[in-house]
Amino acid sequence: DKIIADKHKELVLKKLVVPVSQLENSALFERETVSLANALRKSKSGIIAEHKRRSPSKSVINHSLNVEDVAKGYENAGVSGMSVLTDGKYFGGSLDDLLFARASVRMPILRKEFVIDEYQLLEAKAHGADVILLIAAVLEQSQIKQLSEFAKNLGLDVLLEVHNQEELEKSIMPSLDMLGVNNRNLKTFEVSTQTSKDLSEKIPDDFVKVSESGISSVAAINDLKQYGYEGFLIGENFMKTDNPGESAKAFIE
Ligand code: IGP
Repeated sequence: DKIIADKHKELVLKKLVVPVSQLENSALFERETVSLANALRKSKSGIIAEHKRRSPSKSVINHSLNVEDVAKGYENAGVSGMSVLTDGKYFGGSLDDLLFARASVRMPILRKEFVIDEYQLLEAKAHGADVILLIAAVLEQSQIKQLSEFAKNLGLDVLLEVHNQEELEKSIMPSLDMLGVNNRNLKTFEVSTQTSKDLSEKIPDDFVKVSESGISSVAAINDLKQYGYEGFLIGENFMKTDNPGESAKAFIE
């Protein structure tokens, strides 16, 4: 809730400094996006590897690497896509991180952000994202509908994140491409892939299923595949090492 309040404040200022017209006129706004959902359906690895410097639960994860090297390392490893945290205050990310990642790789990139406003979707597009995240825990059903339809009109894929059955039930709608189950309990920060397993059968087959957070072994991925998961969002396990690309590679070969 604190994060969302901060986002509202941040957005008021941003809109004053960078008007919508400037986002819409940026060179990247014309770029044809690459679908992460399609990449996962055809996928070799199913891994969505994240760039994450720090987090509220773990504080520092990695502050010494640059995002271009991380992106190239992930792409060379053969991941299906990348996630870039753009929140500054809690995760140490930025829109520049997204831009640098985009300039370094061709694979689909997710803008990982607390999205509450269409403006952030225009920003995502203008900084080279292919996919956006919507978090059911902080959005009303009507907002999920409005934001996901807006994203689809921009050619962006939509990953909708849930933590429980209630969030899932309010969220299911045709304007989503992927349903992500976050294994991290936002109140306690505890992680368990059991959350993904428990919710798997409640997710209709027309959505690509993604399991998010706390995945730290190939065994965990293979286990989740048995429950129909095709995407695996992994941050800390790769970012805590000196060479995230190499760490990701070990999960793929
Ligand atoms: C990655 P992990 O445990 O592998 O670092 O988790 C990703 O799932 C996590 O960063 C995340 C997240 C979010 C961050 C999932 N949903 C929403 C910020 C906002």
